[in-house]
Amino acid sequence: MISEDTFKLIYSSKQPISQSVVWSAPSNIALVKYWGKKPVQLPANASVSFTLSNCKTITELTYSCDKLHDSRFSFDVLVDNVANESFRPKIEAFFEKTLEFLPFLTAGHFTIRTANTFPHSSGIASSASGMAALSLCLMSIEKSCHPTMSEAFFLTKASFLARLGSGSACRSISGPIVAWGNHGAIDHGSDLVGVTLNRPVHDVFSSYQDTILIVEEGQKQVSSTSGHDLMHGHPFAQKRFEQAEQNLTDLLEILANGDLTGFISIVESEALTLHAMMMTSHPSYLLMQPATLSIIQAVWKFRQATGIPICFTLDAGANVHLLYPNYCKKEVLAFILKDLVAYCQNGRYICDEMGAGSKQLNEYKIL
Ligand code: 2P0
Repeated sequence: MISEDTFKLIYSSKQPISQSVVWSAPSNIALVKYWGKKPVQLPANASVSFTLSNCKTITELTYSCDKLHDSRFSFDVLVDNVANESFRPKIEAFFEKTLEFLPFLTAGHFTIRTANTFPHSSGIASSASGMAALSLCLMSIEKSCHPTMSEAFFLTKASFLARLGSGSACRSISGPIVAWGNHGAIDHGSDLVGVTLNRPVHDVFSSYQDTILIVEEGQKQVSSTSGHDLMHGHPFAQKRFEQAEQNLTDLLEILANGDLTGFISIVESEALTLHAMMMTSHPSYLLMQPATLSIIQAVWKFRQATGIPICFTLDAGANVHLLYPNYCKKEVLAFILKDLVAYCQNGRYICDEMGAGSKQLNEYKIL
């Protein structure tokens, strides 16, 4: 059984040498959503996600044994090769939370160079892929002191650290399907880390497609962290957490037996329930836009008319993720071009699919 001590006990004492490491980490899309948390950054219910392939963050971390600043943590951040101060508070908070697991954080200077493969302003959250990539880089530096560290420990601790940066980031280390949270039906399921779903998955879900329709670019008005907070004292919170547990049980069956009707039913209900929680919070708020609803209605109409098993899901924002099996890609892309692109801001959409997870790179290069 994993506990916080698992990540403190063995590999903590040595001082790394100066070095640079590069990792790429993907974004993920939740099927059963994490919404609501317990201290410290633990999920109120278990969740499961598809790991994506094309939407990812590439991060290079350069560690130097010499501290450049007098402050507790000495680091610089470059986003798209330009110094960026706006990321500093989030990284400072992340270093503070992870220091007890990575004592070298106060012992040198870090230069963090990072970029996303998806456009900045696309409205796609980059905290999951960003925190995952940074955590993996930190683990590479820790591993340089302890070369015998197992790959399993390396990836599990990376997920643990990423979670402390942003909850859903713990699901962005591995792929193609990752579960996070204690749940009776998930082997080794843990609130502390994401685990790769280790059970047979029906062929229809291999290379499942995710086309992200960009309805609204830019920053949303209410952050996910504030949204999670509003689940404290929420009148429907308890029922919602119970429902998510049941949906996860049912979805695991569906992932094994390939029942696409059941898949669609759970995934769309999870998306709408997530937004229903926002609409019934105090204060209440709304992240969907009129175009979000128009797309949902067009998807329902298209599915009814053609029988093509496409469905939608939503993140904490107005953009719509269209999920569908690889075999109906051609028909769905034609549908998007004909009926949906008009609802996308500047006609933008991103074609993605399930992916295998993070990867260490030899050099910093945005593909
Ligand atoms: C999820 N989301 O399961 C849910 C569904 C968005 C909608 O987790 O406060 O950025 O950093 O833990 O992980 C987004 O929230 O929030 C999220 P923090 P996070 O993917």
